[in-house]
Amino acid sequence: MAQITAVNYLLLILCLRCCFSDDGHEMEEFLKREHSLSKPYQGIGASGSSHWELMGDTMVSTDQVRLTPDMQSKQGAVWSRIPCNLKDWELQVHFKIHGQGKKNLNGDGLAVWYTKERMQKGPVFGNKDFFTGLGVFVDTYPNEEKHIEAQKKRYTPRTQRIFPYVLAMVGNGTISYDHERDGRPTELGGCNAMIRNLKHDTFLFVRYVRRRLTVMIDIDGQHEWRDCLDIPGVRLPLGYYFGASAITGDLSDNHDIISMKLYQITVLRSKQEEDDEEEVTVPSVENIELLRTYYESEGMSGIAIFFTVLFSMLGLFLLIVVGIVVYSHWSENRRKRFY
Ligand SMILES: [Ca+2]
Repeated sequence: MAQITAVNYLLLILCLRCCFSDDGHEMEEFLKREHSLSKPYQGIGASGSSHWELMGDTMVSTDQVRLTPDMQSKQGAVWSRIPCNLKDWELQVHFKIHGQGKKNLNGDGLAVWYTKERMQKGPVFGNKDFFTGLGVFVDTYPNEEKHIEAQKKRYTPRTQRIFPYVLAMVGNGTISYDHERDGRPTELGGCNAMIRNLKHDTFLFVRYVRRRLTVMIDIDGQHEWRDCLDIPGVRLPLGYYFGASAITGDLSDNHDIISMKLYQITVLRSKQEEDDEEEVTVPSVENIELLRTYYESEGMSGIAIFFTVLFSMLGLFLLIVVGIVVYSHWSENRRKRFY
């Protein structure tokens, strides 16, 4: 009970606070109820009577919106019906991932969305692939490691990631999420987050202010935010939808959303800044390709070097032989012309 009160107190402070962002600009936050999902989940899913709509295997109880139960091959989602036209916002997601599976024998995770599309099933944590907008994923299963192990691939990722792993991706409708690589080719940033089977509350914060995307996590039960990623120059159009989704495969977990609270953040902009901001129609990130190659070749093995040198020498030898033949042929012809 004390814990709940503390959380409420924290949220009250967050709701009313006036603060300074990282770049020193003054901001104010206001809870936007029409974009928020919280207890009691009255009328949720019923057509027209709630701002939120359910999909797939999602089940609502008094305590949570369960996107998937701890069972194989389930997927579910909850989507806002109302497009969000706020320029600057912060989404605070109170979630819980728990199940019977031991470490690395659970999956696959959940995602929080701000996208053009809504209510479409698919392989990206229960949402469609080639989405348009922002996805923040809490990935609980390391597919890439298993894939590399199975394929005995010679490449190694540049950095090792520890799972569960939180990462952000921006899609423009033409980019696929690479499930086998846990989204590494499209990862904008991320962090490790040991969020499974915890007794205390776990939160994810997605803040989008002045085109700066910041993701923070509060998972240690200390009501402290920990930085996860921080990317400037993220251009997201207005009018997209918030949602959350989850999927299980051979491995499973309960993926629960307890609340999603959206805060409008009021940022003071100068007239000049207002004028400089042209309207964004397609999501993008400044100075970053949304799809990148990321594997470093491990370097050639001894055998590969041997054969490369061998074939190079053979090629060179062949060129010299051909050259000599052509030259002798040519000089013979020339001689014939003289005599
Ligand atoms: Ca994964």
